Amino acid sequence: MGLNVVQKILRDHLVEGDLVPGKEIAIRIDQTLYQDATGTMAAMEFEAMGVPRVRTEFSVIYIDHKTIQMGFEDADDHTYLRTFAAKYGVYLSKPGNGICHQVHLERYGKPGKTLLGSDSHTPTGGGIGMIAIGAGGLDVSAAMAGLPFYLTCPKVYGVHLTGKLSKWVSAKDVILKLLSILSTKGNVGWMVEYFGPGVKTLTVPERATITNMGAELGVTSSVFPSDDTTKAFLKAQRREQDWVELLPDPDAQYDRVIEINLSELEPLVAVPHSPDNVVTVRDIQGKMVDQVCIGSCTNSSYRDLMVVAKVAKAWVDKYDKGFATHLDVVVGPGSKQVVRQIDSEGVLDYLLEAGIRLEENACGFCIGMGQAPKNDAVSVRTNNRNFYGRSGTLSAGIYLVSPETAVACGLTGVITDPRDLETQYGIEYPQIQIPEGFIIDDKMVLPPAEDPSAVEVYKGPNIVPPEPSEAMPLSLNGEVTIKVGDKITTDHIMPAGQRLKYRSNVPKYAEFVFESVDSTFSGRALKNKEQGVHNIIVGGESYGQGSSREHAALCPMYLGVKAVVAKSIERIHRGNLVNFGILPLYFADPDDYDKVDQNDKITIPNVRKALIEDTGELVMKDYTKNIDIPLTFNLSERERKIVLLGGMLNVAKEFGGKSFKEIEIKK
Ligand code: MIC
Ligand code: SF4
Repeated sequence: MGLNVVQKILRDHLVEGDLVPGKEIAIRIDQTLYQDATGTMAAMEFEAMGVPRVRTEFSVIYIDHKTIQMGFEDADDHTYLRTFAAKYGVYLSKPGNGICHQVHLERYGKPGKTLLGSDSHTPTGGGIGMIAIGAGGLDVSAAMAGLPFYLTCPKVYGVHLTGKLSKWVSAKDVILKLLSILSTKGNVGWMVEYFGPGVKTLTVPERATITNMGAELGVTSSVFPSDDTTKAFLKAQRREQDWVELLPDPDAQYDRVIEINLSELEPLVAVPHSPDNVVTVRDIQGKMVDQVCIGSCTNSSYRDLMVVAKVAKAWVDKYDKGFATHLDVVVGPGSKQVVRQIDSEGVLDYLLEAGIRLEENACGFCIGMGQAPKNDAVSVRTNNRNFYGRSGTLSAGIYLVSPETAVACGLTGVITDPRDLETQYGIEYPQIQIPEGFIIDDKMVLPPAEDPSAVEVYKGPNIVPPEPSEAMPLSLNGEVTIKVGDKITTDHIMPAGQRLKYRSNVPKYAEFVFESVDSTFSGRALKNKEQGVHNIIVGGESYGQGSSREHAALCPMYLGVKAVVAKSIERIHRGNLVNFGILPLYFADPDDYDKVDQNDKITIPNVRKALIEDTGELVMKDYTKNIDIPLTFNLSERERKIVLLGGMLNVAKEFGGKSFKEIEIKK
C-alpha cells in the first residue's frame, strides 16, 4: 500500500513502536524551537537535565512574545535566554527579528524534517513539508537533550483540494472552512495532510497560514507536500539546497477524506469566542467595527501585507482618504524580512499613508501585548484565536478574518465582504507574486558561543526555577475546587497579556490561575494545599485547548492540583498535565459531569494501585452527593510512571539518564 506524506516522515524518524494509529510511538526530532514566553521555564528544565550542549541538528530560541518590557522582568528573561542559548549550543533570534513561526518558515524549516516547538502554532512549518509539532516546554527540552518525542501515532485526515481560490478569497478562508467542518473538538490523535490538484495553486506562505491554524482544530500537526512551489520558495530564500521532493504515493490512503473545492469558497469569519464559530462575512456585514489588527504568525507574510497595502493604496488614490476615521488599523509584520522587503518596494509607505499604526515585528496584539480594544469593541483581526479575554478587554469580541476582509473592514469602517471593494467601490484585486529573491539578512540571529565555558548564564530575580511536586499519593482526598464548562482554553487557565512577565516565576504567576473564570481559585487552592486537601478540577469537553503553555499545568501543580476530571482533554495540555504529575481522568459516562458540583467533597481511592496495575478505571466518591462516579484513564506505561513519580521534574532528578523501562515504581 502506498504511503502519504505524514507516514513517510514518521517512518523516517521512528525510533520506538509501530506505525499503528492510536498506539504510542517515539520519533527523532531534528529541529527545536522555544519562544520567550514558554522558553524560560523550558530552559531551566533543560539545565536541570545536565546536558552540556543540545543534540539536535538545529535548535533556536525566538524572542517575540514578551516584547513590551514594562518593568525589568521581560528584559531579564531575554538576557537569560540569550546567555542560555550561547552556552548550550542554541541559536537566538533577537527581538525585532520577527515572530518565531514566520522566521522559521523563511530561514530554517526544511521539507522532510521534524520540528518540535514549545508553541502550539509550530505546525506552521507544515507549509514547507515538515512534520512540525507543538508541545510543552519540557518535551522540547527533552528533545534538545537528544531524547525522542512520544506521541500517539496519528490517524490522517486527507483534505483533497480542487479548484482555485477566487479573487478576494484567501488561505485563511480555507482553514476557516475546515474549522467549520471539523470544529475545535474531537480531533485529538489526528494529523491533517493536504493533497490534490488545488495544492499547486497555493504559495508556501498561504500553505503556512493553513497549517498554522490547524492548531485550532486540535490536531497534532498539518502538512503539505514539498513540490516545485516549495522549491521556488526555498530558492527565493537562497536555500534551494534544503529542498527535497516529498509527495504522497499515488495510491496513498487517508483515514478520512474531506473535499474542499477552492473555487467554491467565499470570505469567512470566526465570530466570538471560538475559532470554529464560522459564518460568512456576508452574514454579519454592516456591523460597526472598532478596531482592525493585521498580523500574527497566521497572516503577516509578504503576500498578506502586500495585498493589504495595495488595496489601501488604490482606495487612497481613488477617494483621497485613508482608513475609516473612527477606528485604528494596527499592522504587525511577521518578520524583519517582510518589512524590509515591502519597504524596498516602496509599499510600506502605502500602509503608512492610509493611516496604520505600525507594530513591532512580534506577536503583539495576538497575545494581548498591547492594543487592548475599547469596551464592548468589535475587533476584526487576522490572527488565529478569538478566545474570551485574550485581547485584554473582557467585554470585547474578536472576529477572525483574512487580510482581504480585514482591510475591507478598515477602509469602510463596518464588516465588509472584500468582494464588495470591487463591485461597489471599483477597487481591483491585486495579484501578488512571491519575489524571486527575498532580502536575506540574518544579523539578528546570534549563533551559539564557540567557547561555552566562557559564557555565564544570567539569572535575574524574576527567574525562579520550578519546584518538583510530591509523588502521587495512595488515594486522592479533597474537593472539586473548580468546575468549568466546555472548551476551556489554556488562556482561561493561565492568562497571558499583562501577566506574561511572570512566566519565569511560578509562585507569582500561579496567583492568576483561572483569573478570568474565578479569581478566587488560586487563593482557595493554595489554602487547601496547605491543609493537605487535594485540589481536583472538573471540566467539560475539550479541556485545555489552545496554547501549549505548560504553565497551565505547572501553576496548578504548584497550587496542589492532583487531577483533572473532564469529558475530554486536548493533546498538548494532556501531555503537560502528565509531565507535571497531574492525573488526567475522564468521566466514563459524560452525563455524570452534570452530577458533580464545585465544592463537592471527593475521594478517589487507590489511585496508585490502579496506575501500577493499569486498570484504566477509577471511582470518584462524591461525599457531598453521596454517589459514586466511574472514571477512566488511558495512559501509556511511560506516562503512568511519570504521574506516579509526581512529574518529569522528579523523573529527571531521580532517574536522569535511565530509560523508562528501567525505572521501577514503589507500590
Ligand atoms: C499563543 O498563541 O497562545 C502562544 C502565546 O503563542 C502560546 C504559547 C504561550 O502561551 O506562550 C501557544 O500557542 O503555544
Ligand atoms: Fe505569537 Fe500569536 Fe502566533 Fe502565538 S499565535 S505565536 S502569540 S503570533
